Parts: sequence; structure tokens; C-alpha cells
Amino acid sequence: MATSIKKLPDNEQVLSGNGACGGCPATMALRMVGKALGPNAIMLLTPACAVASMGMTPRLGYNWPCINITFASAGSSASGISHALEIMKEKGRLQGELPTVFSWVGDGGTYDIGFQALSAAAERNENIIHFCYNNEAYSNTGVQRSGATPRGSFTTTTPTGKSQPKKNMALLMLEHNIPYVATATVAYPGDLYDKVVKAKSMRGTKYIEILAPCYLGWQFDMAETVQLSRMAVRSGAWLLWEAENGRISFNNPTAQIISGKKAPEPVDEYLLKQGRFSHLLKGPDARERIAAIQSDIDREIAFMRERAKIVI
Ligand SMILES: Cc1ncc(C[n+]2csc(CCOP(=O)(O)OP(=O)(O)O)c2C)c(N)n1
Ligand code: SF4
Ligand SMILES: [Mg+2]
Repeated sequence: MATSIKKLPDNEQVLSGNGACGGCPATMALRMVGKALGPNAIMLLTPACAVASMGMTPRLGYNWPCINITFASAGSSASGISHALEIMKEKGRLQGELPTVFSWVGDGGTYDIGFQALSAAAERNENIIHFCYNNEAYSNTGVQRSGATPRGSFTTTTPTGKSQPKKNMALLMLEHNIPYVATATVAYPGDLYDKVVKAKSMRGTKYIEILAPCYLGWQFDMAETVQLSRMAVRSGAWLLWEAENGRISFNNPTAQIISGKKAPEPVDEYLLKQGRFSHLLKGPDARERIAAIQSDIDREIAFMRERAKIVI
């Protein structure tokens, strides 16, 4: 059972007065992450909403040392900092527990622009945590398509809807043979918290991806962030899973969907809530377009069910 939201620690690493939109899913997720990591951590950020949300010195919204770096260097910069800390400890210039080195990067920075350095860091099994907060688009620059944008979604670079399905980035990271990979989302804060606690306790590269429904790109009422996140999981559009040393397990409610105990909710209702899909739902071929999205989801569920049977 995941930790209850009522039992999460009181410590806050995301401070009030930060620059995020009200109801920002990425900031909500970061708050949970902060509760799990505590203050002894170093944060790396690539250009994204998370940087804008952080605000400007002297009014930083995050209670960690924060380093803003280029998209292409999150993996390598985090690796370098992690090594530097170990050398400082060896030389007696740092005492006590070493800070956790973590990157907080959007889907654009993870799936696309920063993938090469992240892949290289994972292949070297660097002692870092890479978080991808996935709002399924380049939100900070006005909502362009990324590798995480699902089929059919409107973005400013896919005005008639993206024609390709999203890629399974978490699974790609698992194929780097790293010790821990997990997916999470803001509607299940205890699940996210537990996963971060686990990642913090492990050595090597850890990858945690958090679905972050963003009202701007997805076009819904910002008060419904958590509801959208829950609908994504219940429809199977987002699967909650984790892999410790290559062994995949699913977390509820995804576990019930995978085992067949519960059918995923039809995707229609989830799509209807979001303006980014509204153009798909009109016209004579609306059923066909929704069916294509439903079949992406069904295929991914079936694929992950089979993939989980393979133990590396
Ligand atoms: C190499 C490079 N390309 C493009 C940009 C412009 N840029 C700044 S933020 C951003 C969007 C990043 O998207 P994502 O990583 O998904 O984060 P989000 O904005 O969604 O939080 C882009 C493209 C940049 N700063 N550097
Ligand atoms: S645009 Fe979306 S991800 Fe960016 S700060 Fe606003 S709610 Fe958060
Ligand atoms: Mg994004």
C-alpha cells in the first residue's frame, strides 16, 4: 500500500510565492519529490516551465542549490557533480551524507533534446536521479509537440493533431539496465513519494517519470489537474509501474488493469475533457480517430503486460 497523503512529512522544499501557474502539476509533483528527498540535495534544471516557476534570485521558489544548464547537458552535468561530491568526500572536504544529485527536466528536455547525454549517463550508471515531469509538450515556449505528445493531440506544431504515437521513454531507460525506473503522476502522491524514497536509497542511475497534466497545453480548467491525472491512469493512457533491477511490477490502479481484474475506462471521457483533442471529436471520422488513440492505449497495455514477464 502506498503511503497515505496524510502521512507525508511536513518538510517543504517548494516555497510559497514561486512563479508557477495555479494548479501547476509539475510544481505539485516537485513538492512531493521534495518531501521524499529532503533538503540535502542539488537540483539541475534545463530550460522549461520549472525554471520560470523557480523565480529569480533572491526570491528562489525551490529550497535547494539549483543549477540551470543547457538541455544537452543534464546527464553530463549531473554526472560531473555527482563525481565531484565523491572526490570532495574522499579528500575530507565534505562530511556526512552526500547530497542527492537530481535533474528536474521536462519531456522536451528528456525525450528529445537531452536524450543523448541522459542515455550516456544511464549507460555509465552514474549515481543520479533523473526526473522527467511530463506535460506532453514544450509548454514553456507556447506548446509545441514533443516525443511525449500523444497521437491526435493539438500543439502549435501539430495544428491538425499529431499523427504519431508517443514513445515509451521509461521503458527505453529500463533497457539501459539501470537499477530503478518508475512512472508516477500527481493524482497518486503517496505512490510518487514512495518511489522517490526508494530511488534515493539506491546507488546508480534512477529514472522517474511523472505525468503532469498541464491546463495550458491540454486545455482544461486548471482546477481539474488532479482529476485529469486520475483519468489518465484509469483509462490506461498512463500506466503506473516501477522496475527494481530490471523486474517490472505495476502499481494500483494500473496493476488491476494489467491483471484483468478491472477494465480500463474507455478513453473517450478522458479525451472529451481536453481541448487539445476537441478537433478530433468532430466530423464524420470522429469514431475512427478516437479508435486510433484507443488502439495505441490497448497496444501499450498488452505490450507492457508481456514485457513485465521478461526478467533481465
Ligand atoms: C537547445 C535549445 N532549444 C530550444 C530552447 C527553447 N526552449 C526553452 S524552454 C523550451 C521548452 C521545453 O519543454 P519541456 O522540456 O517539455 O519543458 P516544459 O516547458 O514543458 O516545462 C524550449 C524549446 C532552448 N532553450 N534551448
Ligand atoms: S504552463 Fe503548465 S507546466 Fe508550465 S507552469 Fe503553467 S501549469 Fe505548469
Ligand atoms: Mg513539457
